[in-house]
Amino acid sequence: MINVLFAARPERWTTYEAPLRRALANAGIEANLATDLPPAEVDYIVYAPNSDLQDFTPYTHAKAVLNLWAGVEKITGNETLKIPLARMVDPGLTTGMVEWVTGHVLRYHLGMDAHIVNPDHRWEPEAPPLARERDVVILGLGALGTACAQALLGLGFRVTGWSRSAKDVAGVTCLHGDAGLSKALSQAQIAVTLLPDTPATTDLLNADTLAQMPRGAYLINPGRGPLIDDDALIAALDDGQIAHATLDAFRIEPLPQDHAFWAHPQVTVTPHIAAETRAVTASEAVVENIRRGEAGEPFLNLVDRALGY
Ligand code: NDP
Ligand code: OXD
Repeated sequence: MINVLFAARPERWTTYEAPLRRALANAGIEANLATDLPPAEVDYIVYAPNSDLQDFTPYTHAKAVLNLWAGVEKITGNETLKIPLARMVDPGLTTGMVEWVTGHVLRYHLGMDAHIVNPDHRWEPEAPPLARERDVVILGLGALGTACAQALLGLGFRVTGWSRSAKDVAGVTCLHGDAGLSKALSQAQIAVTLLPDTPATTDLLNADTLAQMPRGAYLINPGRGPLIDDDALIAALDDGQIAHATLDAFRIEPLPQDHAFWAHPQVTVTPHIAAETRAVTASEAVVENIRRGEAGEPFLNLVDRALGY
């Protein structure tokens, strides 16, 4: 019998208890799963970074922290955490992100706003280009970026992806490193940021890099707020360098009511809903890592704390 601590906001327990118990039973793992256990007896911690648990020191016996979020920026700097940390790669979350990104790319590609909001009843029958005539650039080719790139490729878009290390995704032009970023940005008619929040990605989109995008480009950020220098983006929007931005993640959440993004006519704000961890598939992912831990196999999706993701 192993002890699995669920450390997340109390309402999450209501959502996760049954799927986690089912996934444990399906994997043949006998576990005592609870929200309160003697710390020194805990084997695994299923974790959300906004839980009350911030000091891991008493968990002397634990083998891993299994994060329920894909983003780990709120936990990578925790110096009391010395055991392996796995981030969430959940097929349900990935599907949600693919659907959200595809929808917003298609909004820009098809110029949908011109017809959805048309108070002057303008009749300008200008058909949009085909996807094969449109360059979409995905910054970040990880679990989410790759899935989005493949879905957009499937719709016919010309897709370029950019990552830290070299990648090979069939049909996608894969670039990496600093030189790769300039090249990627120079063709980003529509850019989607699916990068983690790390010291190396802070303000990645700033006055210089936004200026490298084609004039009138569109920006979609379901990644994290600090990827973008907010003031630089507003200047680029005002100047027409960026035609419109759809932003789902912000430096401060909820986005403060007086933030310029709310009122800007060229910004769509969505309240961090691009994708969420889905309890059934996420529980299966968590339990697979517990199974691996118990079988002495390597954990999946481990975070490199030096890189911050
Ligand atoms: P992954 O860790 O799988 O992928 C991250 C990607 O970013 C990798 O391709 C990685 O490169 C690349 N990367 C990291 N640092 C750099 C850098 N300095 N320069 C260039 N590329 C870099 O993450 P996911 O795809 O699972 O998730 C991405 C982010 O999406 C999460 O970190 C989270 O912030 C956000 N997210 C937002 C949600 C929402 O609802 N808005 C929901 C879920 C996630 P390499 O491949 O070389 O390692
Ligand atoms: C996550 C998120 O990181 O929802 O999972 O942003």
